[in-house]
Amino acid sequence: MKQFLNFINGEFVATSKTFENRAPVDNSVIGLVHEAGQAEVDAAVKAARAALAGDWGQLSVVKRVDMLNAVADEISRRFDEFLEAELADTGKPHSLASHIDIPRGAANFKIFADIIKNAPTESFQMTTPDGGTAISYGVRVPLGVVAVVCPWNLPLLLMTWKVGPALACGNAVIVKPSEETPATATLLGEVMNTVGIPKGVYNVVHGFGPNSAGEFLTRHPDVDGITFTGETRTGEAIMAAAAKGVRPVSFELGGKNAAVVFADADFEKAVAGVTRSAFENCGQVCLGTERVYVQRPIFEKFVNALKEKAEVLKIGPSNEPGVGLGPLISSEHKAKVLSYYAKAKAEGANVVTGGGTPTMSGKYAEGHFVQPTIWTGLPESSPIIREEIFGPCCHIAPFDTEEEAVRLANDTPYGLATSIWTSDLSTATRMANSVHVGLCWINSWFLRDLRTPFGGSKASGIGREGGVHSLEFYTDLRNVMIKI
Ligand code: NAD
Ligand code: 6OD
Repeated sequence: MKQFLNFINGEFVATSKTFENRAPVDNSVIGLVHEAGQAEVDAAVKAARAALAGDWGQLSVVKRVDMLNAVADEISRRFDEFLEAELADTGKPHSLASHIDIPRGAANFKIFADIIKNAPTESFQMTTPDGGTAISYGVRVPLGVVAVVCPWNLPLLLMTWKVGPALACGNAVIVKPSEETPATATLLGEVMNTVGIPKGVYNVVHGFGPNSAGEFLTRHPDVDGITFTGETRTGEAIMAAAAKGVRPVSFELGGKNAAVVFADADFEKAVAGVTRSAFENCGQVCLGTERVYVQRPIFEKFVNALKEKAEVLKIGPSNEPGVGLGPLISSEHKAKVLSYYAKAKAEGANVVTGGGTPTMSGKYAEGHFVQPTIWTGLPESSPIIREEIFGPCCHIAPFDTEEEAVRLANDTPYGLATSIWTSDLSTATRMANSVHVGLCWINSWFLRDLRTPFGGSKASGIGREGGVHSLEFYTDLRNVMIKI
C-alpha cells in the first residue's frame, strides 16, 4: 500500500496515526496518509527556523533564483509522475491537469524566480532640518517561517502559487496540504532534495484542520505568517489563530461568482466561456460561475445553448478520451452538492438539465460523479444563489439594464471574480469599474498573467498575490535612512 509521509527537515517521516486517501473516481484506497501530530509540527517549525538561521538564510538572491529554476525544471522532468499523482488524488480529466495543474506547478517557481531578480525598492532623498541631506531606501527581508495551508481543488497549482513566492523571497515554509490530496506536495519533497534545496526550507505536514496538523500549525507561536486558500469559514478560524501574536495572513477564500452576458456579446464565445466557468474541474474552481445573468433578448436562446453544452459533456474517469467532467472530490462533498440539487427542486427551481447523478458502469458506480446542472426561476434570496455550492451547476436569470446587472452581480457577501461578456468596450469598462470583485474578466475566464494581482474582495479574501504583489506578504519591508 502506498504511504504518504510527512516531509520534515529533508526527511520523509512516518507516524503511528494514518488515514486513508481515496480515489474520487471509484472510492478505492490509493494509500495511507501519515497524520502529523503536535510533535511533527513542532519539528517542522524548528527545522524551518534553523534553515533560516543557516545556509538558506545566507544564500544570495542569484543562487536562490537558480535553485527555484531547478525546482521548476525538475517538476517538468517528472511531469508524468506529478500528473499521475494529481489525477489519482482528484480524478480530474487528464486534459485539464496536463494543460493547467502541472505546467502551472512548474511555472509558479519560474515566474517568482524572475520577479525576485528584478524587484525594485523605493528610495527618497530629502533635506534634513539642519540643511543637510538624508537618503532612505527600502530593503525587503523574508517574513520568516510561513505556514501554507492548501485546499484540494488544484492541489499542486495552488500550493506552488504560494510556495514559489515564499521561497523566492527567502522564507522557509511548512505546507499543510488538504487531507483529500496529499500526493503532489509529498512528491515535491523529493524534488527539493534532488535539486539541493537546504533541509528545513520546504516541509510538509499531513492531516486535517481542527485538532490536527492544520490547527497545530496555524496556532504555532513560532510561525511568522499564514497564507491560506480555502473556505471563508476556515479562514475565520485561521484568522482567530493568527490573532495570537498578531501574525499576518494572506487569504484566498470562497466565492459566488457571477457571469454577466449582454445581448451584444459574441454568442458562441459567451456560451463556450460560461460552459467552462460553470463546469470546469466539475465546478470545483473558486473562480467558477454559479450565477449567470443574461440580458433578456437572448435569455431563452442562451439557456438552451448552455443546456446543449452541458448535455454533451462526457462524464468519466481521468484517462478516458474525451472526458470533460470528472467526479467531485469526496463522498462528503458529493452529499453537499446533491443537498443543493435537492434544495433547488424543493424551492421550485426549473431544472433545465441535470439535478442528479449519472449512471456509471462498473467500479465507477462508486465514484463521486454528479450531473452538470442548470436551473432557472429561483428568487435571488434562494440559498442556491447566495451560497457557494462548489459543484458543476449554475442558476441563470434574465436582466434588462446595465444598472440591474451591476446590482445583481454585487448582491453577495463574496467578491472574488466576475466575467463580463459584451462586444461594447464602454459597457465592459463601466462594468469592470462597478463590480466589487478582485478579478474581473472581459470576454474570457480564468485567463492568467502571473504578474498581475490575484485575490478576492469582501468575504473572498485578504490581500493580493501574484507578481510583485506577492512580495507585500512574503517580505517585511524595512526602511533604512542614511544621514549624509
Ligand atoms: P477548506 O477550508 O475546507 O480546507 C482548506 C485547508 O484548510 C485544508 O488543508 C484543511 O485541512 C485546512 N483546515 C480546515 N480547517 C482548519 C483549521 N481550523 N485550522 C487550520 N487549517 C484548517 O477548503 P477546501 O474544501 O479544501 O477547498 C474548497 C474551498 O476553497 C472553496 O470554498 C473554494 O472557493 C476555496 N478556494 C478559494 C480559492 C481562491 O483563490 N480564492 C482557490 C481555491 C479554493
Ligand atoms: O491561477 C491562480 O493563480 C489561482 N490562484 C487560481 C485559483 C483557482 C481557484 O480554484
